[in-house]
Amino acid sequence: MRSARRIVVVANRLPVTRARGDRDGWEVSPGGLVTALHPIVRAREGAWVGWTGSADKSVRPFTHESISIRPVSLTDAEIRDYYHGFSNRTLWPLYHDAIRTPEFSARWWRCYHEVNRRFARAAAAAAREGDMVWVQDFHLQLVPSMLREARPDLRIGFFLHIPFPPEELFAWMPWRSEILRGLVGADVVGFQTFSDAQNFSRLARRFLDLEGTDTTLLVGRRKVHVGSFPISIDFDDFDSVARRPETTEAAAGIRRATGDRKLILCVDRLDYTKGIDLRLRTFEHMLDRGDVSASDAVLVQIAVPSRENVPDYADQRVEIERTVGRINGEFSAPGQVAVHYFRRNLPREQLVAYYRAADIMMVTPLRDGMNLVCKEFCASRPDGGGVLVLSEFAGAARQLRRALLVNPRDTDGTAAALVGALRMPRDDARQRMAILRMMVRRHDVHHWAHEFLEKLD
Ligand code: GDG
Repeated sequence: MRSARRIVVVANRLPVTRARGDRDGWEVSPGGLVTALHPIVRAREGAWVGWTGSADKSVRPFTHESISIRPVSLTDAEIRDYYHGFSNRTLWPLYHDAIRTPEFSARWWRCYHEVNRRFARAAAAAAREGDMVWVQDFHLQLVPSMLREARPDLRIGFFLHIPFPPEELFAWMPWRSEILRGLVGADVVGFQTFSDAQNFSRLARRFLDLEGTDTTLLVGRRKVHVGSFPISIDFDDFDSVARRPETTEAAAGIRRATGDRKLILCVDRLDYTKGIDLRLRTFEHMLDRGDVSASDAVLVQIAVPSRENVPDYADQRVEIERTVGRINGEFSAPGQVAVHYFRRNLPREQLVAYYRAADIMMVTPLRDGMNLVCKEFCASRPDGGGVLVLSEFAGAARQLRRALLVNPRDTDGTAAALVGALRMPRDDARQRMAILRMMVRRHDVHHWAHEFLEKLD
C-alpha cells in the first residue's frame, strides 16, 4: 500500500492557465500530463511548481482546487534562451536523433542553468519535510541535483517525456557531464522505454564514472533507480466520449463531408519529428503509382501549430503546405480533394469524432518518446473498427505490437502497409483492434503515475 506522502510536481508549465475573459481567474489546462497528475496532486493537497507560459511579472503563489500553485516567472530574454533556445533548439533536436542539427550556445546553456536553479529553489520552498517531488521533462534536467543539495530529506523523481539519445549522439553535448550529474540527483530516473533507460545508465557510467547496472546506479552510497515507465492516456475518458451519440453523429458527418471514401487520418503537433512531410510524400507516391486514387481514399491531416518562432518549424510548415498543394493540384477531382489539411487545434470532442470516423490512423514519427495520439485512437474505437499504422520509432511501438509497424523512411514498405490496411479483412482488423484496446486500457495513465510513484516511495 502506498503511503500518502505529499507530492510536489515540478514542470515547465503550470497545470492552470488564465481563464478567458476573467483577468484574475485560472482554469485547468487540457493535456495528458495534467489529466494524469492533477487528480493525484489534488487528492494529497500537494503543490505544482511551473511557469505561467508568458512573460508575466511575478505572480504570487495561490491555491487552485486544493493544489498549491507556485508560479516561476521568466523574463523575455529567459524565454528566448532557456525555452526557445536551449530547450527547443539544442535538447529537442539532439534527443530526437538529430533530425535537425542541434545548436550549441554557451549563452543558452548559462540561462538554462540559471532557470533550472530558479525552479529548484521554488521546489525547495514548496516542499515540506519528506515530500515526494516529481520533476518533469527535458526543460528541467538539472533540477534533481540542485534540489537534493538544498533538501536531502526529499524523495526526488524525474521523468523524461522524450527519447534519451544513444551514446554517439549524447556525446555531442558540450555540457554532457553536467546534465547527467543533474539527473542522477534523483532517486528514480524514469524514461518512456527500456532502451532510453539503458542509454542513460550507460552514459552515466561512462561520463560520470559511476558503478552500476542498466537499472541501478551508485552515486556515493546512494542508489538511483533507472527504469522505463511508458506514459499513457485516460482510456475511460476517451472511450466514453467516443460512445456518446453526439460523437457518432459527428463521425458520420465527417465521413459524409469527405465523400464516404476510405478515410486515412493523421493528427500531429506541427513538428519535424512527426514525419508529416515524408508521410505526405509517401501518399503522393501511392497516388502516382495508382495504389490509391482520390476517388476511393482521402487523407486528412490535422496539424496543431507549435513553436512557430523556431525557424526549423516555420520551414517545416512551408514544406508541408507546398506538398499538400502539389498533391491536390495533381490528384484531386471536383468534390474529391485528395488531402484535407487543417492547421489548427480542434476541440477535443471533435478530435475524438475524427478518431471514430477514420478507417486508418497513420502515426509515423521519425522519432517520438511515446506518442499519445495512437493510444487515443485505440481508446476512441469502442466499435472495434479502424486500423493503426504506426512507426517503429515511436516509443508506443514497443507496446502496440498489433499495429502495422512501419519504418517511415522506407516509402515502399510504408506504402505496402497502407495498402494492406486499406484491404485488411474486417475480422482481422477487429481482432487487432481488440488487442490494442486491451493493452491501452490496462496500461492507462493512472497505471503510469501509480507505478512511478510507488517506485519513488
Ligand atoms: C510529448 C512527446 C509523449 C493533437 N491535436 C489536437 C490535440 N492533440 C493532442 C493529442 C495528444 C497531444 O496533443 C499530442 O501528444 P503526443 O504524445 O502525440 O506528442 P507531443 O506533444 O510531442 O508530446 C511524446 C508525450 O510528450 C507525453 O509524454 O508521448 O512522445 O513528444 O494528447 O490529443 N488535442 C486537441 N485538438 C487537436 O487538434 N484538443
